[in-house]
Amino acid sequence: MQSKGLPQNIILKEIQSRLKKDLTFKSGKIISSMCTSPHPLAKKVYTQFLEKNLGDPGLFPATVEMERETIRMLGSLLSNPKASGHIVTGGTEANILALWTAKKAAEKEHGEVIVPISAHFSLDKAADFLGLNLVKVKLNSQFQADIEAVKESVNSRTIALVGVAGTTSLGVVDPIRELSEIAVEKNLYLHVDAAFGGFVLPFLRELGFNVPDFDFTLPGVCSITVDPHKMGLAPIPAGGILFRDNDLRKLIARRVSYMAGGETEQATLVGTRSGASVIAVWALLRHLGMDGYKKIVKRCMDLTWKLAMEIPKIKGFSLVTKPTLNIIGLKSDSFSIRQVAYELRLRGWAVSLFPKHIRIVVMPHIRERHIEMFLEDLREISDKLGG
Ligand code: 0PR
Repeated sequence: MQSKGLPQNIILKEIQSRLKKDLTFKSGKIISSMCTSPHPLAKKVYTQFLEKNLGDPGLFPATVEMERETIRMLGSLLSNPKASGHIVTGGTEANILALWTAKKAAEKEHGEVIVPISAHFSLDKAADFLGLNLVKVKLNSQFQADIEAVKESVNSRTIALVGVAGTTSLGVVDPIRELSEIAVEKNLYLHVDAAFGGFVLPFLRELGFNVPDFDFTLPGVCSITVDPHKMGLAPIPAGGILFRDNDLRKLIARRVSYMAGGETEQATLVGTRSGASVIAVWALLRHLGMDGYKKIVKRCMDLTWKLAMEIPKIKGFSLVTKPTLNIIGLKSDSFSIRQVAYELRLRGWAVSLFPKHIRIVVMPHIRERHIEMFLEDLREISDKLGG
């Protein structure tokens, strides 16, 4: 650090110029991220309340109250207004908290957790921290957790099952109803990772789509990850962990006696944590309401289906599977998918490359003109590589 500080305007100018290298959501070129530009109201609220710290709840009782209301709203969205939980740093923390709770509930060391191979890598981190063994099962022809494989993997060491409602690579929803039946029958903890799908599926259902049950309506579901900083339009960091009831959440709660605001308990990984994130999510849920989110989801899905219709018309390209959510898997039987990703990147597109496909996530910052530009570039790449 230099000994003499610099004036604010110099620093601000430097930041402006330094950050020019970063991509922006506004450009429409980030077509593969699960995040988006936060809603303007959330930005405003977030910056106004930066000092709120839920790590010392006694100092900020009103913010605590708003977190409770936020969890209640998310719980209602996921068919359980009595759900208990927290707004956390993201899906990773939420998944860690879920497996931690499962481990406490099972009172067993080195237990096994059955997950589909499509599960997010945060579950690998969770298992590593917690000394659990992840048993990864294959997918069925629809890219969902293969239920027979799950059944075959259950044994006396199994403590939990995980289903994904909106997989990271393809946006597929696992057969959560069947997982719930197994969980109930075998007395196992079931966690649903709806980090992405939790802010899409309830609105799709309201829009009249045939959405399979994935939430607390299913009796085996013990906890759900649902991330406001993905399709919830909240500023980063804002993940969500919801437990079926407060007794489950209490399994990982620690009492802390010395806080300035008075004795408290903590059931999150992070101690000092952002109250601004919570207030921003609270504000968004109240401002957008069901109708606002429905509109956003509908727009994303309309554009997703446009892509899904147009891609197969381009020589050499097809879809991995029909989209369930606003996520598309683009594959090619004619070209190397790595080469296609390279060509897209040359044209400025930020795309995620999986082993056999490119993931496209049609987030709210994507507009029709971006989809058209993307298709145009894909046609050009098809001509170029097709030779
Ligand atoms: N569960 C699922 C199903 C996820 O897809 C993700 C992240 C997580 C949990 C973990 O969430 P956090 O990243 O909030 O801890 N899915 C995205 C992915 O891996 C995260 C992401 C978002 C990556 C934006 C890149 C990006 O630009 O693709």
